[in-house]
Amino acid sequence: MLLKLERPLSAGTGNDMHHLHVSEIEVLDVSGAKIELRPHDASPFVKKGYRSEGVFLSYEKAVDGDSATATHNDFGPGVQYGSEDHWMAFSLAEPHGTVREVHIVAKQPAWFCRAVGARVSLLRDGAVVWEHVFTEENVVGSGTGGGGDVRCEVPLGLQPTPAPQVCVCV
Ligand SMILES: [Ca+2]
Repeated sequence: MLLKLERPLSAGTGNDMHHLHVSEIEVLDVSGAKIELRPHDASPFVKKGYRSEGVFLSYEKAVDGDSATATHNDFGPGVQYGSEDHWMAFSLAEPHGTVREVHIVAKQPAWFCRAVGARVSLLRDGAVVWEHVFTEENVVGSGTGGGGDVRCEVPLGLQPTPAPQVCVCV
């Protein structure tokens, strides 16, 4: 099974909104145990990552177990803004239990605007078995306080059963 986080161009590119960056992604099973995520693939700019202080913020930083490190799609000189759907995908280590929750940890306040229209999904054999598209209600409202450890749990009510939840943390 794959977990995919994407910010499609269709989510809008105005106001410098088309960027994808998260600190950590966690998937929990029904017993509350963390399911190991392994880097699978990403769109070219997300895979390369923005170079910050000599370090490329590639998508692997979303699953390195450290919420102090974050991914960021490449941008700046030489990168054509708004030219790709940004996405990153991770495989769930097999065998694993039934997925109950997906946690998206995002410590950058800007993400709470940029995430509107972003989609997180679970795919089995290429078919989407569960997805959630972030709305302003999910995201912007939970991030306007900035900083701290605010958690926003969004019941999703879709497969697999029991319903997983997305938790957005700043
Ligand atoms: Ca990290």
